Amino acid sequence: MAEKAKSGPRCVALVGPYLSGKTTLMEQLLFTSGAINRRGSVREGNTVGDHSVEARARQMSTELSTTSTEYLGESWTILDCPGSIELAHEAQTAVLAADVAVVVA
Ligand SMILES: Nc1nc2c(ncn2[C@@H]2O[C@H](COP(=O)(O)OP(=O)(O)OP(=O)(O)O)[C@@H](O)[C@H]2O)c(=O)[nH]1
Ligand SMILES: [Mg+2]
Repeated sequence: MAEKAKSGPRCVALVGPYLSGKTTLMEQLLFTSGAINRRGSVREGNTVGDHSVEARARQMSTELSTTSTEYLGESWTILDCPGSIELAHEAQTAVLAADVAVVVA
């Protein structure tokens, strides 16, 4: 049987309302795909997505966060967008670059 051809790198934007779970979902995706070996939490302030001092202090995403991982031999870039309405421009920029957007609600 012919092997499935590998695709080029893919980019997914995680978008959705404030505190809907986007950063937590990205942490799980990174953990499940093996990019990190310990799953952090927003409350403990040790997620990959909310890495900035301000994000950790506020327990919310305060800027776009970019990570990458591999899954089934394919390369994925994940864009974790802040949900706060004041930061909507960050998500709008991300979806222009992404192949697909996942709406977390
Ligand atoms: N019970 C439960 N809590 C969750 C789940 N996902 C996230 N949370 C909690 O909800 C809160 C917000 O989660 P985040 O992952 O920061 O949500 P977010 O969409 O990234 O938030 P912003 O980037 O600030 O918009 C945190 O306290 C999480 O622990 C879930 O699936 N179940
Ligand atoms: Mg977030």
